[in-house]
Amino acid sequence: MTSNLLALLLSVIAIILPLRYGCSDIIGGHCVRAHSRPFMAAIRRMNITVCGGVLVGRQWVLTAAHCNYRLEESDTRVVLGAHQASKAEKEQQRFKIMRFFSHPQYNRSSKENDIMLLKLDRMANLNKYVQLFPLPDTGEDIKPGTKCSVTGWGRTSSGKLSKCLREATVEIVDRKVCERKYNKKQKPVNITRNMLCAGGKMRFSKRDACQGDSGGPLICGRKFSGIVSFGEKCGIGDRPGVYTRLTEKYINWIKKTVSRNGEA
Ligand code: 4AZ
Repeated sequence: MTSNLLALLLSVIAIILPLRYGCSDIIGGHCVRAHSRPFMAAIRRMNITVCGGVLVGRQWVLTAAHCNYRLEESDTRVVLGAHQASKAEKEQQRFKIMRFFSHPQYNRSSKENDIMLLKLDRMANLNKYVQLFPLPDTGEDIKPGTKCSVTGWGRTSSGKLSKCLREATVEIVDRKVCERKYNKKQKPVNITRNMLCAGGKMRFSKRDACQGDSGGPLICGRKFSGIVSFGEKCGIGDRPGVYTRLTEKYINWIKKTVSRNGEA
């Protein structure tokens, strides 16, 4: 009897442990309900999602400036309305990039101002699967400890790109604490007030954005607060992911760029 109970207990543990800690990624997240994040854009090249982005105007996707690498190559597409971005889903709308606007002060080595707007080759049709995500009204800072979510098709803990759109909960990390982690490196990076750091804190569950998630959103309390920018590898306990913070300066730059270069 007791051995039966023990066997039962062990099998329950064997089932629950992998569910809790194993096959659940972005790094440490899970697949979202299909089409429940209709603002998400996938930037694809050679059948790979190289970056994420957010639809902020009918013809405009906000992403990270470091995603501008080889953007002009002819097979680059922006896919809206995707859940499994590598499949041809009926909800998807595909676009070429007409123009791109990296932030004029983007600096590749300091990683400052890692933000970029893409103008699509036509207007998106807004429907249940494709919707705009509003910019925040103010660029207020997000307090350490705040729980946020990060969303993308990037690498999971298996090392492969995700088939489905995934999301993980990450916690804002104090800028000073974060800076100490990045200052120890050979090529130190200053964590400025235009950046946010966030990571997973729990002992066994590492939660983070990873390669392919760049350009995707950090959402804190339903508010668009940041853009996946960089990090030392992915899901390393003491190295949080770093995000471009949507400051007032950037919000104004977005509004100005969109209004000067066509309709929102
Ligand atoms: C990347 O290579 C990348 N852990 C993005 C985010 C992070 C690391 C790498 C954060 O695009």
